[in-house]
This record gives sequence, C-alpha cells and structure tokens, in this order.
Amino acid sequence: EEYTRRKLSEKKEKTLGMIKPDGVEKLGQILDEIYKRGFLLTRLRMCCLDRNQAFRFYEEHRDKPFFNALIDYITSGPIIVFEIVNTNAVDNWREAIGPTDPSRARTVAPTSIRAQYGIDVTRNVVHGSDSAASAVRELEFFFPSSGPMLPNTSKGGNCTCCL
Ligand code: IDP
Repeated sequence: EEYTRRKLSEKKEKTLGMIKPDGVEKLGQILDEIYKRGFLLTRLRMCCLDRNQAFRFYEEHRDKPFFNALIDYITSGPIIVFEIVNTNAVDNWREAIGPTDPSRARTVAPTSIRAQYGIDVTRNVVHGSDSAASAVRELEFFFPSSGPMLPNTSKGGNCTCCL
C-alpha cells in the first residue's frame, strides 16, 4: 500500500523553469546545478520579454508593491526557458531553486540554486511554476501547442538574443 502510494505520487510531470536575466550571466554554473540533480530538459529556448509579455506572464502579481521592479528586472535582458519532465517536477524543481528571497534561502536551503547564485529578493536567478496548473499555463505561454511561439524579436532587435 505504501509502495503503491509512493509510485502514484511519483508520476511524471512537466514544469516550466526559467533562468532569469541575472542567471544568464551564470549560465554554465546554473546548468551544472540542473544536470547534477538529474532534471531532464525536454524543450529549451532563449528569448527576451517585452513589457507587455512580462505583464501577461506575471499578471497575478500586478497589484503587488514589487510589480514594477519585477517587470524592469525580467525585461532587462535575455532569459532562458525550459520544460522539465521529472517525477513530481513542479515540487522537485521548486525545492531545487529554493525560497524566493536568496538571503532566506541561504539560511533554510543553503544548497539551493537561489541560495548560491541569487543576489536579492528581485534578482533571484531562476523561476519555477508554483503548481501543476501554473505549469500548464506557463509552458503554453512559452511553448504554445498551436500558433506562433512568442517572437524573440519583439524588442525590435535591441535584444542581445535576437541580434
Ligand atoms: P517565486 O518566484 O518564488 O514563486 P513570487 O512570490 O511568485 O515568488 O514572486 C515572483 C517574483 O517576483 C520573484 O521570483 C522575485 O523575482 C519577485 N519578488 C517576489 N517578492 C518580492 C519582493 O518582496 N520584493 C521584490 N521582488 C519580489
């Protein structure tokens, strides 16, 4: 019974991971962190978000006091987004990245990615969907099952990933 419960809870799941603009500068180290934990990356792309796209991606936070800082940050340079397929991918990836605030992460989860590479509560290097429902929405945002992908040229060529 315990075995069955564990196997059922280990079902394969997908989540969206993101290396944020400050993380792209530490790309090699962060990819090492991902691979040493055994995460399987099945789709991956680099792109830049313009402000409208960033508003849509983070719309649940629009009334938060940190919203403008978040939009400035996430549009400040290229990002790398990927689909992770893993057992309990949503929870396992959230655990790997650690708490939102890197200084708190350094206390409660010192080996997490945010603890090691995060700068402050805004510039926390990585993102992970916070639920299975968010994962579906966020994967569809970056890897739509029909229609065009988000163009990576929306900044009119100002962006270092679409020169
Ligand atoms: P999460 O990324 O750990 O799920 P959320 O609360 O969903 O955290 O916030 C989204 C992002 O907004 C964070 O990853 C971080 O970049 C930024 N953020 C969250 N809380 C604050 C804050 O209190 N001050 C500044 N930025 C914040």
